[in-house]
This record gives sequence, structure tokens and C-alpha cells, in this order.
Amino acid sequence: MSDDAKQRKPRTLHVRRGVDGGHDGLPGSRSRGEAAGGARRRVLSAGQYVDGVLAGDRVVLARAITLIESNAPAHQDLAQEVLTALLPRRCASVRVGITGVPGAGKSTLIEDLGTRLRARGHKVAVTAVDPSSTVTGGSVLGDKTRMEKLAADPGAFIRPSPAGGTLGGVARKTRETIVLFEAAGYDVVLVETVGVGQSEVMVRSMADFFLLVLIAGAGDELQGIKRGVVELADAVVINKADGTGVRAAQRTRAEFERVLHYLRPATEGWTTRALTASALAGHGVDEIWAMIGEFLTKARAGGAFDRRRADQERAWVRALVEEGLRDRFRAHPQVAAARQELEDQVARGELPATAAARRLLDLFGQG
Ligand SMILES: Nc1nc2c(ncn2[C@@H]2O[C@H](COP(=O)(O)OP(=O)(O)O)[C@@H](O)[C@H]2O)c(=O)[nH]1
Ligand SMILES: [Mg+2]
Repeated sequence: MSDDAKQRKPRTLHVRRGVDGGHDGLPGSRSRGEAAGGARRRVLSAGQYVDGVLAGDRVVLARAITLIESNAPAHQDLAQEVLTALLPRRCASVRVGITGVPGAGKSTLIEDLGTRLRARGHKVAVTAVDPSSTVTGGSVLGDKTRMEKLAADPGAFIRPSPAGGTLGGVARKTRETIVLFEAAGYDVVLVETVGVGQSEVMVRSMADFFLLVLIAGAGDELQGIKRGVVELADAVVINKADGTGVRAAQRTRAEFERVLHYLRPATEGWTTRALTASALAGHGVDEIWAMIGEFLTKARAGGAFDRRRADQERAWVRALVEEGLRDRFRAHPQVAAARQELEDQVARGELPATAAARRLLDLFGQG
């Protein structure tokens, strides 16, 4: 993926607020005196989280995810201890990001693909990044009603979108949840997101393979799909190629095939493909998995797979540092005291913006 895409910073989206503890017997719930659950459940130690996750214990896995999702500083310390122990214990996995407009059939595809993968002996974990419950009218992503078979399968694990506070918070929670999945032996991780904003850039930045799910539009098929989103994809699947929709889907596929020819591929050494499928009927789904297999063989042999993962980790550290710096800058007392006046001077044309920024940064740098 391009540097440009990596560095685009998702900041404007609204997401649900994070919790400060209070789930699954974490310390917060007991101090608040919640009767249900809290008193019965012990707080797990780092070692208990680690052992439980490694043993594939679903209850402990769920509680470990709740722990990393907590914004409480004490939970964060414990979570980092657990993650540090689990990092080297992850299984070899493939992380597939799946994006597309609401209603394109992403969840239906995950249900069908996931069920097939289970039959092949894979352990399948599913999570979602839902950038805005206000846009989608509720948490439709990671919706278990579209994934009934998978949800009932003990070898599959479905976790809805984390609540965050910021998209950066959601990114952290999702990345760390993936570590937990892999330490618990889930070798296929599917991350659903909706292609309406910057969340797909975020999911691309943590996926090995990125799938864009579309439906044939009425008339102008390419309308409404940002070229930038198409350029993130390793494959475009035109879904709902069934019944009366078959011909339109095939036309759209052919059109994409032509367009893709002119776009920069998302992965070096891989030509982005366009396929048709019916997630509902299960048509073309084996072909999607075969294509991902082909991609993995190539990317692993050529080193692109490991390079991308390493690049993603490096970029992630940088993003965390930048976010931390921004937070500290905003919270810095001397900066806060001087900021308004300096900005006003710039606004009145009395001080160059560069000089004002330099003064603020100097104040920040002085402690
Ligand atoms: N005809 C047809 N309908 C589908 C197909 N895939 C999904 N749907 C339907 O489209 C609607 C939205 O599906 P869903 O998986 O929730 O879409 P998502 O919002 O992208 O996750 C549901 O009513 C599905 O039953 C398909 O391949 N063919
Ligand atoms: Mg969905």
C-alpha cells in the first residue's frame, strides 16, 4: 500500500465511547459495586490470561479482549503484560480485511467463507471495525444474525467492533485483539469494515489481503466508489451474482478488470483481480479462497508478506508515538496557556504561523 494511504490519519469519525472497566469482572466493576457477575468472578492474573488464551479457552479469550478494550490505565498495564507474553506465541495466520458499502453482503460472505474454512480445519476469528453507529443506525458490523452457523461453531470466534472514543482507539483495540486471536490459534482472521470513510485505510493497514465487496450498480458501476479505496484492494468481488443479478455482475466485473489494469496494484507482485460471487448461494466463494491462497504463496515466496507485516508494525509504532505526542502537546500547561494568544496574533496577521508554531514547540520541548 502507498505511504500516502498509511499516513492518512483517521481523525474525524465519531465512534462510540470506550469503557473504563466494568466488564467481565475487571477491577472497575467491583469497585462500582455491581452485583451481577462482578463478585463471582475473580480478576485474572497476567499468567492466567496468557495460559487461558494459549489453551484456546474461549471464555478467557473473551475476557482478555475485554481487558485490552478497557481504557483504564491499570487494565492497560496488565493488557500490555499479557500481549508481550503472547506476541511470540502467535500461530501463522492470514488476516483478511473485507470492506464495502453496507448491504453489499460482507457479513453473508464471511458466514459462507468462514463455514467453508472451518470444514477445511481452519480456526476462524471474525471482528469488525464500525466507524460510526450513527451512520449505520446501530452496530450492524460483526452482526451475528448474518453469521449464525459461524457463531454457533466452537472453532470460530466472533467479536463485534470495539468501542473506542477515537478511531485511533479502535485501531489499537482491533490490532491487539488480532494478537489474542492468533495466540489462541485462530489461523484465519477476518476483519469486516464499512467502506464509507477512513476505516478501510485502517483495516488495510492491518490486513495481509484486502477484499472490496461491491454490487453491480444501476448504470454507472464505478460511481460512488472512490478510486483510492479500489487501490487499497487486492481483489474486488462483485457480489449478488445470482438470479436476475448475474448478467449485471458479470458486466461490472469486466468493467473493473479494465479499470484495474490502469490502477496501481495494492501489493507488489500481485495483480488486483475482479471476481463475481454469490455469498448467499455460496457461488464463487471457494474461488475467493483459492485466490487468497495463490496470493499467499506468491507473497510469502517473494518476501512481500513478511515485509508488509513488518512495515505495518513499524508504521503502527510511529502512529502511536504521533498520537501520544499530540495528546501530550494538547495537555501541556505552558502550551495551553500561550496557544490562544499566539494563534490570535497569527490570525490578525501580526505573526507568521511558522514563528508561532516554533514558539509553541519550544515551550513543549522545555518540559
Ligand atoms: N441475492 C443476494 N443477496 C445477498 C447476497 N449476499 C448478501 N445478500 C443480502 O444482502 C443483505 C445484506 O447482507 P449483509 O451480509 O448484511 O451485508 P453487509 O452490510 O455488507 O455485511 C442481506 O439481506 C443479505 O441476505 C448474495 O450473494 N445474493
Ligand atoms: Mg455486515
